[in-house]
Amino acid sequence: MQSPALGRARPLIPPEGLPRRGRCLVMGILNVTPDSFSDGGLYADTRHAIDRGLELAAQGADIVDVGGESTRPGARPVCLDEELARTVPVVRELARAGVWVSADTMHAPVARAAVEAGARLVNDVSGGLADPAMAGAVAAAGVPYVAMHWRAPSREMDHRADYGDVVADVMAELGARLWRLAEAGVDPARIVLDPGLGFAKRPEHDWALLAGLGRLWELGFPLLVGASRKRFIGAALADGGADEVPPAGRDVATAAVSALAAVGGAFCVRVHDVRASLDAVRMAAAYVECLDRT
Ligand code: PMM
Repeated sequence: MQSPALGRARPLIPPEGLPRRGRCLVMGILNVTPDSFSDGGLYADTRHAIDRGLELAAQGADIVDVGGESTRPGARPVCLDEELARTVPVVRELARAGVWVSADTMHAPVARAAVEAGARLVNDVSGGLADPAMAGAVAAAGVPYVAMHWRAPSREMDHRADYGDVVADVMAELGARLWRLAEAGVDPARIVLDPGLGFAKRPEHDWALLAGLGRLWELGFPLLVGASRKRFIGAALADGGADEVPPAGRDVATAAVSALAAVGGAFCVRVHDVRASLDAVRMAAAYVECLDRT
């Protein structure tokens, strides 16, 4: 399949070691946390989390992303033992059941333990900035790695949303991360980049990045987009009014954004509501295939 973003055809090549579906993949979100912004507390105990992970897979999630630390603005970090205790048993059970599991962590020890427990992908919202040992850990594990654009920990990130041309700035900063990952021996064929919607970004930055996926493609890596239920969606639904639609009411709009991201060439979307986004990326695939023929 090819993407028509900016009117240029781009092959949708998934990184080595991930499922190939001939369409944008859908990653289901499983936050094993008491305080994530939209689903905090819902799956905070191991049994509920495993059941939810199995449910996401049954709904068609290509990958289930298990995280044990909230990254919402202002969130407080958790200690390593707590993050390990929240996530590793869930990763192990889901992997045992045949689910493709991703470990959403900024910490090398958690990434290592998750891979040992069966995770096939490490998803690091800090792109290696939070833990200097992460790049080496991922290189040694030999699994695909999502490096997201990040500027600061959650408690500070809202003060770091200053950009000139946000797409150019994000590309330059991701480019610097790529150097570091290469130095540490991470296989470029296993790297996925993510513009980090909502992380040190205001809504106008999120929209510019979404519309600028075609430019981000120029870095030459598959792109993951995490828009699900984020503030820029709530703000757009409020139509300029003061009342943002709360996170739970943003799933239909999220699916629309998933379709836009898939048409823009995203390799994967990370979402809470898997069914809606799976339909959306299927529609995008049919649309793009037709564009390719016309
Ligand atoms: N967003 C969140 C957490 N992990 N991972 C990637 N790769 N990209 C994202 O945009 C991203 C992420 C925060 O959202 P959540 O609290 O709903 O999980």
